[in-house]
Amino acid sequence: MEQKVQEGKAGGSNRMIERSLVIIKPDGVERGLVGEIISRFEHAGLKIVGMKMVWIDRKFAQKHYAAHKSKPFFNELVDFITEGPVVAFVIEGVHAVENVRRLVGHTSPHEAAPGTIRGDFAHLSMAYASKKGSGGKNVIHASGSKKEAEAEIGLWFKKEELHSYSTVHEKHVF
Ligand code: FUP
Repeated sequence: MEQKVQEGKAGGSNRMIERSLVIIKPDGVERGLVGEIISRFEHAGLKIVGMKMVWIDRKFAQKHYAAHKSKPFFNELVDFITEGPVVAFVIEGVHAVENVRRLVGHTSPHEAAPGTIRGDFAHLSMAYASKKGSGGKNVIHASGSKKEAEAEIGLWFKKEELHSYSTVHEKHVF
């Protein structure tokens, strides 16, 4: 018997509602893609529970990318994410972490499938970015796991900046 059934509908299914952090990077903001990108999540029935535009400094960027500290592209990554304002938001929905990543697509736009955000709005490869000595301009960031989502949401948002409200999707999509 599935865990969900044993626990009863409400108890089991509520655990599958997750939150994920999404950042539209400076390239996405400067290219005027904010509305289009947000629409993709809204159309999939995912709920935005917090949102802000911020121009982060290097110290904050280093915290956000702490897991990549030892990577050869770390400084370029920090240069890129601090070169202009970003739009950060928290998305809530069923298996939100995995579903958001699916909409976002592969890290390298060159390998991202058409229909995904990175596949539709960019095309460079990470090899090209590295030869050029710049961070891979891939339009958007999304948390890679539930653990990462929790840490990233805690870094970017205060509790009072996140909201609980109902959408019509809870009747038709969730
Ligand atoms: P993702 O989770 O898809 O954002 O990808 P990673 O966590 O693996 O990488 C973090 C960021 O590093 C990506 F947004 C792209 C960037 N990157 C480079 O700039 N150069 C590289 O060679 C690899 C990754």
